[in-house]
Amino acid sequence: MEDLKMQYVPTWCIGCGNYGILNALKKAISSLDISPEELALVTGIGCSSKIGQYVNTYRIETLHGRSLPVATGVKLANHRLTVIAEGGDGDGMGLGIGHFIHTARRNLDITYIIHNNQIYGLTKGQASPTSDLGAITKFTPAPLGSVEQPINIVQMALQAGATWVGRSTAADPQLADYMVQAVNHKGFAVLDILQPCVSFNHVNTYKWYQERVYRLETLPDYDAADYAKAASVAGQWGEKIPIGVIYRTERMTFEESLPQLAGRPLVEQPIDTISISTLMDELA
Ligand SMILES: Cc1ncc(C[n+]2csc(CCOP(=O)(O)OP(=O)(O)O)c2C)c(N)n1
Repeated sequence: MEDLKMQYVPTWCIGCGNYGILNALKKAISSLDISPEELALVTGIGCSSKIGQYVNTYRIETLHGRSLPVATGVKLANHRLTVIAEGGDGDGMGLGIGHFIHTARRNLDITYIIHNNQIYGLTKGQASPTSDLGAITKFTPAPLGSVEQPINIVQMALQAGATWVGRSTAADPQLADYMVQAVNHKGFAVLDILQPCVSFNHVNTYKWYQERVYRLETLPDYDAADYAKAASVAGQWGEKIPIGVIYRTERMTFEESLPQLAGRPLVEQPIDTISISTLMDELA
């Protein structure tokens, strides 16, 4: 945990759910059997995406909505790295939604952690694609509030082909454990973290989540390997919100299906045998 500490003090608001997620992330990384230089943390842009600034590992803060294509590039260049992509619900479900779907269907071995505060925090409180119907924000004023159907991240992940799907909350004592399970899963793992935004979302608070979430592991007959069961709980939102490991399956990863990556990672392959001018002529 100490090795992962940066010299910067987070600039998040006091009480922000991101503190819980940062602590859990550091706990999770320190319990993995890897050294900091074997990890790449790729974020988008947003309050949540600043998390990389507070973890002493290799990291890239990319553009808004672009964590997944950059994480894909990192993974393909060196598939031995553990790659974690991270960002907000706006980042991932707004501008980044196309990348999310394609990364899921390709099943890259990447863990995607979404800080879902159901609002745009950094830009000071506009509705996000996960804001509930009727949510009153600067962008969706009273009396109507948001009139757009929200995206349910776990449903979207299941349908797009993610091979590990989970949900937790920023205050969940098991959050680090879910992160470890997501990282250890071989394939695209999506962890939706319900994260209170104390400044701009006064509805979906710690208390609001606490009163609604229930852990799937407490259901006697729940089986995360059963897609039909996962699909049936994934739609739950409102009075009851499931958390825990929602779905888990095995499928060939994108990296495994590429013969070019069968030997050493691309970064370790010799490039002196490649003639750039021949390549350029071919492409001309
Ligand atoms: C291309 C582009 N469009 C818009 C923005 C402005 N912008 C920065 S962060 C952000 C949304 C932040 O919300 P979210 O991703 O949910 O993260 P949060 O701040 O809530 O953690 C937006 C719209 C941008 N930086 N780049």
